[in-house]
Amino acid sequence: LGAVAVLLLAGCGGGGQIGDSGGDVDAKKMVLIPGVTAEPFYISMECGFREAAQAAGYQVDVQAPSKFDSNQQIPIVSGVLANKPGAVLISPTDDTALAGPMKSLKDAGVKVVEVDTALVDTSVAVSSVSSDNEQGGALAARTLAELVGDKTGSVLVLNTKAGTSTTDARAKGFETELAKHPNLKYAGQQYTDNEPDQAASKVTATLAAYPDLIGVFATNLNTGEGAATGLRNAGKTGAVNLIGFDASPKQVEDLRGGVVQALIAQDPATIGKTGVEHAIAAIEGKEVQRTTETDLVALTKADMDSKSEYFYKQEC
Ligand code: T6T
Repeated sequence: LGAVAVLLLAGCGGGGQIGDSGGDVDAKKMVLIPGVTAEPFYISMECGFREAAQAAGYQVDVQAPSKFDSNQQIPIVSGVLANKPGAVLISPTDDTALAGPMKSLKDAGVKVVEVDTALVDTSVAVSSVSSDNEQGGALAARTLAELVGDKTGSVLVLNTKAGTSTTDARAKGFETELAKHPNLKYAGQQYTDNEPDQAASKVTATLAAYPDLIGVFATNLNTGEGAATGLRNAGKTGAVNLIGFDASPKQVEDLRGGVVQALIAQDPATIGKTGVEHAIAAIEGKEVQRTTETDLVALTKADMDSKSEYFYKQEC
């Protein structure tokens, strides 16, 4: 089929098989491949995805790895490729390892939309939708500096895995902003493999090495929940300022309870919904905005209840 026929089919609601470079794709089918299963950030994203895609008459499917691990996500991409949906929304768990598998989708005529994380190679996806993660990291550092005032001390960054575009950007933004606050001494970043247990033990070990530890920036949900455990185990909750990223039910409870001093919350449902809108535009041959940044907001105990729409969901 030529380009005109493709547009006509998609324009009347489709339902048919649309010819493209690598064979037929099922233009009314859309698949979401999150970074990991059963995790409130991705659950909230999935809610936005399902609602928007189903409202537009698309058949949807969600296939998530059980761990945030490219070795688990790559076979999922291969399986989805065999069914050739019209579009795939994906959160690549590694900014380079997923490039080949995602390019295979593109080459088969599947429209690829990055949601949350992204590849280094910007030629694969038609669109990327995420928070401005570098700004989010900077916001975390500014929030910490405000909480600490003119007190001095060391600050630790707990990161997930190198090669995760979002958390790498958060750590970079945090580090750059922290350098503007000479009373806060950077104690470096430590990777946790996105495992809460590792985050907990790295916090307790850092407390021993840096008795003046005044702040911890945990770059995502798992590192944040783990860091809270580490501070509890060391009897240091409240004494060390814990700034988390994300707003899972557990993180929100710890913010209310004073274990966490601030959370930088994202808007995952809007990431999912916007990803669907861009996927539909791409399927219909319309112009697609290449990058879109969704909201980020700092939550503290004092203002959290006025921003409760940012709390993540455990189910839709
Ligand atoms: O912080 C989110 C997401 O933005 C990041 O890319 C990976 O971790 C989370 O899913 C939270 O666990």
